[in-house]
Amino acid sequence: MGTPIALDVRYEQRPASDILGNGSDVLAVFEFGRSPLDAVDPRHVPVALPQISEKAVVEVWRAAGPVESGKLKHINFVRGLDLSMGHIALNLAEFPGIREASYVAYRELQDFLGRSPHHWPLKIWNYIPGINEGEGDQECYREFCVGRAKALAEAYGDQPPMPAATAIGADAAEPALQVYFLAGALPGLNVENPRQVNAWQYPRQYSPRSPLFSRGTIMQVEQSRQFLISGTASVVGHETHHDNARDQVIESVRNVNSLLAEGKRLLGGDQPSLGDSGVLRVYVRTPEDLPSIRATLGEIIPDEMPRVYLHGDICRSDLLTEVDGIVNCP
Ligand code: 3EB
Repeated sequence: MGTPIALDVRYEQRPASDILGNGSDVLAVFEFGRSPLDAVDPRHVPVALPQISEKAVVEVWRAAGPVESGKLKHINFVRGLDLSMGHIALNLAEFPGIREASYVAYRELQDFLGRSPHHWPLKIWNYIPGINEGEGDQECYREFCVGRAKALAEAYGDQPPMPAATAIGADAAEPALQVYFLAGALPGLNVENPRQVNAWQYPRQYSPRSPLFSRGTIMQVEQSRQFLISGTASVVGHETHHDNARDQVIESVRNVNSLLAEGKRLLGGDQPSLGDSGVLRVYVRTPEDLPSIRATLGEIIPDEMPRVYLHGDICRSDLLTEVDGIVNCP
């Protein structure tokens, strides 16, 4: 057996309440297809995106304890020995728009991190109702980017930490913007993908303010190394490639493999590979594409890597699928 990994992530076919009732080392239980406003416990993270693969699962995060939980303004948090998880759900009806809500979410996130023993964001997930609604710069995703950039600029100036991230669209009828994160006592190592333009350097055409994230963050806790993979789509350079789900998912996996190779180049050691150990989340815009996406991934990623398929929109309307996940380094 290798060294223990700091964050143990599994998909389990049990009700969330079972797990919340037991595990003293549980940092989070993600339940798919429920509004984030329904959280019953700081460790309970309902996610609006429905699971579209059969065999409903919850995603469970476990880490070394003691684990304690609490609330700071809108943030529910759970703190383990080395890592913290926090989540925030803002009812959009209480804000003029998504820009203001994302600004508040990120302000609260910075406040929280400043008071936490785990100062460093390692990965941030953003689920945005109606992400592709609105024209041009009024598109929800772009407004979200503007609010995020404003909050980060106020807290950090022009050198904000840019951990890995995912930004996916929930149904437009979902009432809440959700942001959740993993944070640690030490910063992670951010890795960029040589096949892709760095997101914060995207040209103006994609958003008035660039998305602020790195393509992946390597989290190290003692001997444990885990690659937190950002939402990865069929973007090469800065442009969308392919107009069908099969080719897009192949390109996305090519991007993830390129990122893993870049991590190995920077850090040395053995290169982790998709299929070794870890989990994959696959976001699917159109459920009709599920069979083709699933079959394609089945051909290129060994079955040993558990994966879950979620129905969600991708931040550019020409993107049909995106993957993210956690890959444990050997
Ligand atoms: C892309 O490559 C896809 O705005 O936080 C992926 C991951 C994407 C994170 C974000 C956006 C974000 O540009 C979009």
